[in-house]
Amino acid sequence: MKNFEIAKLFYEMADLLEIKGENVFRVRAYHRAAENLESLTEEIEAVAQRGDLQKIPGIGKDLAARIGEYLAGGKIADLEAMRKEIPRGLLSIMEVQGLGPKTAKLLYDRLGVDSVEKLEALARSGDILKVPGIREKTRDNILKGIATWKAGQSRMTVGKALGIAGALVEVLKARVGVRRIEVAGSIRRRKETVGDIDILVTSDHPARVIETFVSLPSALDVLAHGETKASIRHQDGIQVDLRVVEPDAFGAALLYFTGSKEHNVRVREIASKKGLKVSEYGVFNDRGGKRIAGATEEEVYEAVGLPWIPPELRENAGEVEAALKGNLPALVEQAAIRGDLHAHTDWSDGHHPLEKLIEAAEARGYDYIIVSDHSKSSTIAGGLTPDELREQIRKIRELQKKHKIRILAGSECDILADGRMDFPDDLLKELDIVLAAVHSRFKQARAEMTGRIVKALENPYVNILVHPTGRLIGERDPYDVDLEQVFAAAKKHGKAIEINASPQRLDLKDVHARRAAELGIPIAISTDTHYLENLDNMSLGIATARRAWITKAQVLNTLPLKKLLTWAHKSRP
Ligand code: DGT
Ligand code: CA
Ligand code: CA
Repeated sequence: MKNFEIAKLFYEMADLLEIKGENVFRVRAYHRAAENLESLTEEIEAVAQRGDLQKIPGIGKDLAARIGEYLAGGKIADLEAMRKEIPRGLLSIMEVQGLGPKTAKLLYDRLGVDSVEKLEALARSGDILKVPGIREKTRDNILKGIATWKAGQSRMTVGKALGIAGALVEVLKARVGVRRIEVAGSIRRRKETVGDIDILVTSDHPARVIETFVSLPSALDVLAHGETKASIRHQDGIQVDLRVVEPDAFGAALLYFTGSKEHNVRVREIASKKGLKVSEYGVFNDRGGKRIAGATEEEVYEAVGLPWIPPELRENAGEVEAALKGNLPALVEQAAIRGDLHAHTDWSDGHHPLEKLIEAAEARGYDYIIVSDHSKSSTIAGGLTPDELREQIRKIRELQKKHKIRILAGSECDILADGRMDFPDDLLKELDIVLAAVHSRFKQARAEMTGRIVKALENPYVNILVHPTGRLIGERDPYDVDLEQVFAAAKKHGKAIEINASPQRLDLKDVHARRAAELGIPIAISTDTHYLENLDNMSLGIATARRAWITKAQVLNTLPLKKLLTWAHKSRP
């Protein structure tokens, strides 16, 4: 099938372009086109013959030409050229940070280094120091880079994994008859990082589902291949397990493979007290072994005397006890969110004009949208000077006349190293909502950092402490800060704390957000949008809030506009 052949080549092109440091939009265009070709059910040759290539989502003039080129001659010239420039082995070691393209090429040519394992061995033994131009410092950077690479290899952010899982579900739905299909495991629980992707399916043709799955272009290797289950290494660097199960056992299997393991153990304990056995195949009577439930999760839970428990809570963190007492929290839902309280535009480091942000927020049906660009000290992020911010506020008030959605003038204002705010109070006063953030001096000692943030929270104009720990999952550790003291200050001064919904951040993380909300601190769930599509990350922020047992009443941006503004301005002098 030519669809699959071309999809595989496009995936490869996306990889190579990324390594070459090409424009992210170009990289994504190839990636998206590959996904779309993967799920396209009609033969690509037929589409090409009709001249309809550009009607396929994600295929523009340029990509249509590449497809034409491949169909005509079995090759894509640009790809061949890039393959020469960057051989396969080189590709794998270039994922290591701290190893530039030139050094990578040098090591590849001189020592035949074509895998991270080899690179690590030669760096540890010191053999790479024999290559001219490689010094102790280079070696240290390479070893550090390898450590980060290894950490990143073992777990992926849930945001990225959800994208991959979603695409696979679409492909399987489009290509083979599946009756039910669900993503289980840690993804369904929306844990911040996931080790692998677990997909469950019921189908009248299990063998065909498995065959299709292992032959997908995005399947780099097949790790296991049985009659009803298979595992692949996905080309985006994660393992995917697929299981085909009996319809009568689907609910039991979904519960089992959603986990967590610890939650499952608790459910089984409850069951055994009632003389029942729970497995991935169903709920069985201890005597006689008759199956009494299994088709849906609801009936499995019901059989053991529990209400259905939302997957985000299934961490054995008190949810089974709460369920037994009928005390499960009514978790916040997407529909309750009235607006986004953290978003950038091209006035600072966002990638869209102000007007586009407003339109996109309107299209989502929000009642309000903030404009919160960076402040002047964040120079790399294009922070606004006081004059520029005043100009932006004027612009916002003017645009407001043409829009029903309330455009909140805001700022993501730096908390300076000594805890002062980056803008003077008389400017902050002009804003509807003020966000406060640490963007510099991450290495401050714990007491200093804590004091710095507490001081910012004492400012009467500050409303929300955003990404409170500064972590970037798999890239940067949180700064050293005493969150208990920060929470105490937020509580005392009536400030809100953010769950930043960006998949790399998810900051506050679930356990900390649970603590903050228990203390009665309002939680803002915001996307920190830099690209318009980032507005979609709201669902990840909500998932994190749900993992933190948070209800609608605890979320700041479920408030109607008037109440939000009354809250925001209550401590102003
Ligand atoms: P991950 O992939 O590391 O992010 O985490 P999970 O939770 O997705 O774990 P995974 O993929 O190893 O297994 C999926 C689910 O299957 C897990 O959450 C619970 C269930 N499971 C796996 N192994 C066991 C086990 O030995 N005992 C029990 N009770 N459940 C298990
Ligand atoms: Ca998993
Ligand atoms: Ca698994």
